[in-house]
Amino acid sequence: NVRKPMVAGNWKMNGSLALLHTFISELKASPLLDTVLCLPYPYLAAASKASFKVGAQDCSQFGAGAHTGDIAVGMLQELGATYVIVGHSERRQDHNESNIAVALKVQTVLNAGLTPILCVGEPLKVREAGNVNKFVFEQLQAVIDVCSKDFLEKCIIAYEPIWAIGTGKTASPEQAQEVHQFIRTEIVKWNHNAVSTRLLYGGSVNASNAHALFAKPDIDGGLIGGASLKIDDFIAICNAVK
Ligand code: G2H
Repeated sequence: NVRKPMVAGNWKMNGSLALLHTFISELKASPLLDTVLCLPYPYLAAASKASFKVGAQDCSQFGAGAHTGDIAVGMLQELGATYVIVGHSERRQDHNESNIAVALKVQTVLNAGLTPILCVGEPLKVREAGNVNKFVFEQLQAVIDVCSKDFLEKCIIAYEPIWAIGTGKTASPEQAQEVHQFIRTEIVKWNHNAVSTRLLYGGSVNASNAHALFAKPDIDGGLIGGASLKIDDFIAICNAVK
């Protein structure tokens, strides 16, 4: 496999400094995979000496300026973040982030030299109507329109079906692989080098289902929400990619 596996935790708006200190002392990065924790902004500085890599969960599409309450990517970089989740469905829903806004954020993250973890994925209605591929294609197309095809080899793409997020309903390894294979085929058509782009699955991944998901040929790891808050579960998920 040309792609190094990755397990990225997404704490969302959870955790505490005490929990972060537990992770810093107990979660040891392995050379066999990229281990990342995407933390709430206030915890980023405290993770600067961790052996794992650190990411944020969003950033402003603007570099700096009069945008009260927003966080610029340069600030994340100063605190040691190397990854930024962009376009998570919770941001798209809670903050009305459009495909265009997501694309502008991806561009901003890339311009700063950080790696975007671009989230795509369909709501249940779209799956039931049989339109998953079309929906995901349009989400990717919107980013390509803004960022050019080069971005496809510089980003990580997380496929997160919205109906599987925090619901305990994981996509089956076959369902996830089907969409990952579709994404792989499309991004390689756009950019040959995207054969080495990591595609992560996200949505109720846990210590029991991780191995079967990660065993699929186009699933290069996971974006882990709830289970990334429990040190033993997160370590077990990291071990499932090896
Ligand atoms: C999907 C995932 C993490 P969870 O959002 O990005 O969350 O694993 O809790 O479904």
